[in-house]
Amino acid sequence: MTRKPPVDDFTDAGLTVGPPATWAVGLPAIEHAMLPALGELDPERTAKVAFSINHKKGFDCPSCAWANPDKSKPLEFCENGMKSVVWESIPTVVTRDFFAEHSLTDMADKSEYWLGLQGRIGEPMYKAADSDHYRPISWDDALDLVADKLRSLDDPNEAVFYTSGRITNEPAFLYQLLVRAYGTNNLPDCSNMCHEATGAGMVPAIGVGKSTIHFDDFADADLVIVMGQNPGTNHPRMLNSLQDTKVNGGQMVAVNVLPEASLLRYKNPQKPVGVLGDGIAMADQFVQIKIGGDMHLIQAVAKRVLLAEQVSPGQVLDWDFINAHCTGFESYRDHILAIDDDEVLAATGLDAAEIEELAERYLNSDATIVTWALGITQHKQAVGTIAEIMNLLLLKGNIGKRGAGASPIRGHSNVQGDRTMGVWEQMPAAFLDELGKAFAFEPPREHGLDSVNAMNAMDRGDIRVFFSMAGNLVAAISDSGRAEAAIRSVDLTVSVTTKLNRSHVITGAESLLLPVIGRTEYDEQATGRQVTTVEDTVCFVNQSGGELPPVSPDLLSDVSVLCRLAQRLVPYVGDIDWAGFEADYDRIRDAIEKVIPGFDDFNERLHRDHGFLLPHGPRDSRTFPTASGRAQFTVRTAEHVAAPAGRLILQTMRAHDQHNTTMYGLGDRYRGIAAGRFVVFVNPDDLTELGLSDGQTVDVFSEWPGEDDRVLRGYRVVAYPTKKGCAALYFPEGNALIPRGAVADECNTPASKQVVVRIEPGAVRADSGRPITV
Ligand SMILES: Nc1nc2c(c(=O)[nH]1)N[C@H]1C(S)=C(S)[C@@H](COP(=O)(O)OP(=O)(O)OC[C@H]3O[C@@H](n4cnc5c(=O)[nH]c(N)nc54)[C@H](O)[C@@H]3O)O[C@H]1N2
Ligand SMILES: Nc1nc2c(c(=O)[nH]1)N[C@H]1C(S)=C(S)[C@@H](COP(=O)(O)OP(=O)(O)OC[C@H]3O[C@@H](n4cnc5c(=O)[nH]c(N)nc54)[C@H](O)[C@@H]3O)O[C@H]1N2
Ligand SMILES: [Mo]
Repeated sequence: MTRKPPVDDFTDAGLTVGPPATWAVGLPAIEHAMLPALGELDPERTAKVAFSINHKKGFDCPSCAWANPDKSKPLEFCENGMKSVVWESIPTVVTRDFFAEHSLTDMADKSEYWLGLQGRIGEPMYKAADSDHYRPISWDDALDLVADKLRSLDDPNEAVFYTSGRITNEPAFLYQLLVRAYGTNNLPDCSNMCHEATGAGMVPAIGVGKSTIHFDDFADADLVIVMGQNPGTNHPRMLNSLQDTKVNGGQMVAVNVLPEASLLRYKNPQKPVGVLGDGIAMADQFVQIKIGGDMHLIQAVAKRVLLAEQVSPGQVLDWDFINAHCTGFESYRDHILAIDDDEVLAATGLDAAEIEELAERYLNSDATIVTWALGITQHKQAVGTIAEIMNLLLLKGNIGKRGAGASPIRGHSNVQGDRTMGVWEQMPAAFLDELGKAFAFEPPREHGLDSVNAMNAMDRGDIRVFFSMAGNLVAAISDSGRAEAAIRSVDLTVSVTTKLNRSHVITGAESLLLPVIGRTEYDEQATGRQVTTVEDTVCFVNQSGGELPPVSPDLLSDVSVLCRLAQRLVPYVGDIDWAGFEADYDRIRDAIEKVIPGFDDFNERLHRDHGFLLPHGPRDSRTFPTASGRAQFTVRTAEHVAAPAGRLILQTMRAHDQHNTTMYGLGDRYRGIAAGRFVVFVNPDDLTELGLSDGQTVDVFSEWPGEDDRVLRGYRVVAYPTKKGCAALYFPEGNALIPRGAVADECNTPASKQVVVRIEPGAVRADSGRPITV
């Protein structure tokens, strides 16, 4: 029944381009969700997965961090969630013969699509320094090897411990504990490349870096402003919440560079009218902005709000809220009233009437939610933009109010939880104090390396071991060429993983693959079957436990790997019962309860209710854990980053058939792309000005002061209704073009959606699944 792994890699030879869609989901999404499941899994596995995903007693969908309604529908998943669990749970295992046949050099020429489809890794694998092949190794030997190597380092800071939001709370807590017991804070994570700016922008304003809304606030909002987000692909179930807003008479405004189909019209597949009818119009206003213009836009809207207050004093702003809860209003007001309107128009590419219209909607709304994702966070001024979103919300008291709030929409299903558990290279002293107290050891205090700085340290030759708990850093991080050279400089790379990816073939001298069970699979330990937990984008902690048997008997859980490594590496550090943690995950939760606020009666509440909401001062009681105890208006200066003549600003984004570096397929249905990935979207007017024609083969060069151009060759240029002056192509291939130095101010996130490029006619097209980068 199960498809055989592909022998040949994909090529773009069959690529087709059609018109972009004008609506999202509906019947095709049901078909796209269920066909892979039915084609790849037997009926029993399909049913087990379909009826337990996102259910209180089932497992949390690993695709995104969107929240679950209080009462789940019998089928509580979207097309892309189903694609992700099918990808994980296809019971095909990569064989020893495969690794004997394919050298690492050979696999380095393959795409992520080809690597992932080979199947699940079924047993630990080891590549020796003098070999170009992986061969099987026992768990004991593998873990001894890691512990011996780590113990041999002169300084624990010569090791880097990456993780991605794929892992759940319990392993995340143990991971940071292990790493700190070993003696370093080098804990970079995928958040460094994702929503880092969200915390950096929100915490100074309200003291908390997480969403201030409840899941059902969407239904009560007068206005939802969706900024820099493509929910139809990346958070499809969010469309149900936006539908609630609209059905209840609220409005939705989309601020985006691209006219994403789901922002225009939605057909709910779980409602008859969604399947058969025209669906529901989504954006009441579509604000098509230039890449990087959002900070100027928010300031301009705020200026109009402040001018309206001058015309009708006391009538416009929420003075009760500002007087009782805020500080810094006067200097903020004076600064915003002085911004230059012409610069706003140049930076946003909007006309004054569009800004006026958005301001009017905000003025007329008593309850506004602003949501955002990577279209806001992966830019030079990401932190400033988020600070301005907070300022705008404070003006009308939109924090801690029904139907209102700031709502960053997280990516990975547990990326928020991992941070709550202490996976961060710069955890505050209060957390380290509690951790040290609970386990009787002294955690290191010096801040560790984030993702970009970890690569810089590798370049300098300062890193000997790179350990990765889930994820695919070498593909996810900027500047692919330099990233690969950096990783190759270390002595040992270790990947705790489910499936093959590029980080397993671009390695240090020695390399280990440690295969683990996935979310869909059950986890048996000495005291019986275990569950773990995840935190969603609105701070709800959910239980997650799989129901499928693991695809191979030689897999461990993430928790087991960590506990067994810890017993070898740090057996005498502090008072930590690693064996007890492995046997009974309730004990891990007891430890979490001791160290992290908000987890009182963790086990009791989990076993009784299967989940609970974490406390949040600003949301729950308008208490603000800032230095002043008040919400803080901040003064920020927006800078217009213009492209030089003949250049465009490039964003790198997700196609519909991928999850970050994982490829389920090769299409991007809503944008009209099928059977290929090497396309660059350009506005038709820009094509004319650049002397290019739709469909032509081109090379894309990125430009960075003082450095050689980086290039992706052999792309097909697609005339597309993106904002004029802006181009787009897919991540992770696009990382070849993002210079290491292009990062967001203040938070070091790669500016992977704001890079200056030049597009020139090209000649050669890639004839494999890897793009041409020289
Ligand atoms: N199926 C699926 N689901 C996923 C993922 C996946 O890969 N596949 N990834 C998960 C992860 S880790 C994350 S972080 C999220 C990502 O979710 P998204 O943030 O939706 O991800 P992107 O595909 O990068 O889309 C970015 C959007 O921002 C817009 N944009 C780009 N630059 C700007 C700008 O300057 N201003 C404005 N206003 N808009 C801009 C783009 O046009 C695009 O619509 O999704 C999560 N969910
Ligand atoms: N140019 C550009 N770069 C970007 C982005 C962009 O928009 N543009 N987006 C950034 C963002 S938002 C993010 S979050 C990062 C993503 O960076 P990562 O999180 O590092 O990448 P993923 O592709 O999500 O990682 C997928 C891998 O996780 C492993 N995995 C999957 N499930 C499990 C599991 O259950 N357990 C374990 N142990 N392993 C598992 C598998 O090996 C799989 O190949 O990329 C960032 N990079
Ligand atoms: Mo992300």
